[in-house]
Formats: sequence, structure tokens, C-alpha cells
Amino acid sequence: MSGVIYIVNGPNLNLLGAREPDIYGHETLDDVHRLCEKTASASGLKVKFLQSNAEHQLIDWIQEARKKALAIVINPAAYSHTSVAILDALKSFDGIVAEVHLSNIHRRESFRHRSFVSTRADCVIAGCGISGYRFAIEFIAQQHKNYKNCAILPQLS
Ligand code: DHK
Repeated sequence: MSGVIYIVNGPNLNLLGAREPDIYGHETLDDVHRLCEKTASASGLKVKFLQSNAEHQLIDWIQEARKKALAIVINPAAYSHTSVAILDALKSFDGIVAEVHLSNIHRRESFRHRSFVSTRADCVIAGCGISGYRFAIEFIAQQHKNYKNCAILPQLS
């Protein structure tokens, strides 16, 4: 399944549009899904769009991506700031990792300033709202084009 990007969304993002819209905006997770599909297809790529409130489920999807995806776009939501387990799962993934936060976590409470995931991410986008997902996919498409023949890319099944 080459050309697939896993889009992994963490806890409470299922409430996007209804939850603290002054911080996270009025668009829903379905809007994000549509935006991701559209952006990826413009570069001949596909997405597998996922959301869970459970840390173990996010880890299982990241592990699944090891054999199935060329890249992961992840918004770990609150797990960004707490989860060494998600960081470790991402470290087992050889493809491109793009970290997205809808809000600018650096302008918010200090406990949001550190993200464990950032130490593995190839790019980090924060504060751009749902456009952050578009930028992440465009980054991946560009990297994929540049490094298509590079030996460090994972073997895709
Ligand atoms: C989403 C969340 O749910 C928060 O826990 C993070 C992130 C920020 C976001 O901006 O997308 O702190």
C-alpha cells in the first residue's frame, strides 16, 4: 500500500468544532478529513484518517503504519505533553513524521509548551488551525518527491 499517509488524531479531537471553538476553531474533524483527502490526492497520495481517545489505540495505529504508510501526520492532542509511549512508537517508524497542533501551544499554558513527540517529528506545525494538516501533507509530498529513491525510506507493502 504505497503512497499512504496515516493521519492520527488524539483525544478530544472528535469534538472539534464543538469544543472550545475560540481555541480550536469551528471546523469539525470531518472537515479536517476532507481537507486531508483533497490535499493528498492533489499529490497522488492517499490518507488513512484515524482518531481515538485511547493511548493504546494510537500506538497500535503507529505500529501498523510501520509496514503500511510512507508518513504519519499526528496531532497527539493532550498526549503530546505526557506520552513517552507514543514517542517510542513513533521512533519505531522509519518514514516521515509531521506533528500538528491546531493551536499555538507555545502561547498557551506552560504545561503545553513541551511535546515529547517533537523530538521525533520531522516537522512541527502549531497555531495554523486545520490548515496545519494541509501544510503537513504538502511537506510530506515534497519530501516524498525529493527522497523517493532514497534507501532510508521504509519498505512499503
Ligand atoms: C489539542 C489538544 O487537545 C490539546 O491538549 C493540546 C492540541 C493542543 C492542538 O492545538 O491541536 O495541548
